[in-house]
Amino acid sequence: MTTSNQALKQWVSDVAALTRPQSIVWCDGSDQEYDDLIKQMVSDGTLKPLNDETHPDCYLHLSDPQDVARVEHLTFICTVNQQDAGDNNHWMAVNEAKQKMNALYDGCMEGRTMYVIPYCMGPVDSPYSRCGVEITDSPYVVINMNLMTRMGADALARIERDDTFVRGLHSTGELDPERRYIMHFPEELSIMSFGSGYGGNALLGKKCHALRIASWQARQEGWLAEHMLILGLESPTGETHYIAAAFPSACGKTNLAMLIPPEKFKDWKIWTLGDDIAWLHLDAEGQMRAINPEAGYFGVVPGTNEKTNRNAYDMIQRNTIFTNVGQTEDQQPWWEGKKDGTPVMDWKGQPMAGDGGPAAHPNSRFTVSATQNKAYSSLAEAPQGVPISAIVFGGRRRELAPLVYQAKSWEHGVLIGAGVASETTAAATGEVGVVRRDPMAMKPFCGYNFADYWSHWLSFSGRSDKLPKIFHVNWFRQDQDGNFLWPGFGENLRVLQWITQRCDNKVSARETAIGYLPNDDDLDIDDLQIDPQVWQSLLSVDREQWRQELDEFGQYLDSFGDRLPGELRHQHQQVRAALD
Ligand code: SAT
Ligand code: MN
Repeated sequence: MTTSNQALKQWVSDVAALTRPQSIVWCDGSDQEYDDLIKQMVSDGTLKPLNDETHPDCYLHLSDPQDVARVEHLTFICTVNQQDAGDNNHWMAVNEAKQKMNALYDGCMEGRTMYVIPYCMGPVDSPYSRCGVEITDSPYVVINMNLMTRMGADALARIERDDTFVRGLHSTGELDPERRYIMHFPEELSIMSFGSGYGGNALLGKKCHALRIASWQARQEGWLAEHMLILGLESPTGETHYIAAAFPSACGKTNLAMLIPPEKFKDWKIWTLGDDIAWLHLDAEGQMRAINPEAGYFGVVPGTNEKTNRNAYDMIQRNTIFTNVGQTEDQQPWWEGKKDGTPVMDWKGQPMAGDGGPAAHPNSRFTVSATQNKAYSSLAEAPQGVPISAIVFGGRRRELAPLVYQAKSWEHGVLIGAGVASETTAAATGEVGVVRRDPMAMKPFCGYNFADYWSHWLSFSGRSDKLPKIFHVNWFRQDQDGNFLWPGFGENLRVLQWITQRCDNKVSARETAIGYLPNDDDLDIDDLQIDPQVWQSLLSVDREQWRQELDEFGQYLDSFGDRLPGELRHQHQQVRAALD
């Protein structure tokens, strides 16, 4: 395979001259190619076959123990003007970054195969989709991209039609954490990644392209690239509302997108459109529509079981790549929260019980094609995407944020999104469990200055009078002993139901300083046996705590200086004043 696109041809030959691979393979995305790579990786030990009876066509990959999560401190946005990247990003000057990377790439593929992966983010026939090409020396990346994106011949044909694509160059290098960088050049739509073989650092279609570069493109072209799941909530009468929801990594997006309704709501149905990324466009009528640029799931494994996420549990019984989980005696994958089986081997490939650590790394992942999900929506492949009724923001917060509340307007909703804060998780290296500001759950993923990003969000109200309603949820409230106040998982459907009722003006609400909250009996929770006092606290607004929150948030907003949109400051002042 080769290409009629001269720019692509030239780039591939330039990269080959720099990295000096032994051979070059243009990936066609076929099953044959996937199977051959699996065979090759099994024979060289990169993949280990799992129990063929219980987990047909499932494989285990153990990454380097120092390469198990995104590395935010080594992730840079490289723009001509530093302030275009903003204080929310690490910045490096374009030339400096390129010099550094070119030195690392020099001869880095000697003795290796260089794979050229044309891919399309979004359905190949959608006007909202965008293409890219990843060059990598990692066959693990190729098989993951095969499951996560539409890659190969169709994507290449579209690239040749569109005559534009995002360039992503990746090499695992020596997996030395001291020689590791994830660089983005949004002005030239390119990515350079070196020294990691893991997830968002290496599968460049995902966070690097579909969020960091795409958010930049989206601003220029008038759309939004967001860290959001997309789901359809079908009521017993057959009406479906589509919801896009932004939560930080490892806060339950996959679980919510695949939710199975509790017994009492068994006539309701959740359809999955996406579990991580949404691209949102206004159509000619001003309706916001969403596509999921991805074609698979790279989901957190620990905690997945028949109760927490039956759909995910079932879909990862076959055709799945597991990364960094443990194993049982009979080669079944094992992870904390799996319920059955006993691990004998941990995620480092060591016998269990050595250091008392977990069998599966807390950020261990499954990679699986979206089509294996029983709840996969038939509209997930629709070129026009789905109409969005509600946008939901959320974070992991022990205190403060009530179970659910609704913004009073689009502008107020942008403030609520900008105010998202969440406890850190194992999805990125660094301390876990500390609250940090994570606006729109995009802190690690927004490819430009947050102040400009909020202006862009605010600009939508001037372009449509039918924008989605905006909400905030918090599934993670705890009491003083660390017990969760809300059961979460399937029961979250009750909150989604209230949200859709609000969208249809079918239920009233209580106006508070921070937004509209449900009245005590507006959510159907009779069968949940929640203590009335607990319920009260889940739906209460502690003014003193909120004043403190708003003051801190105000200081954070101030740090963006003159670039901060006046409207956002105005919204902040209004909420702050209402709390007095
Ligand atoms: O490693 S990934 O960025 O792909 C997963 C995540 O952090 O959401
Ligand atoms: Mn994510």
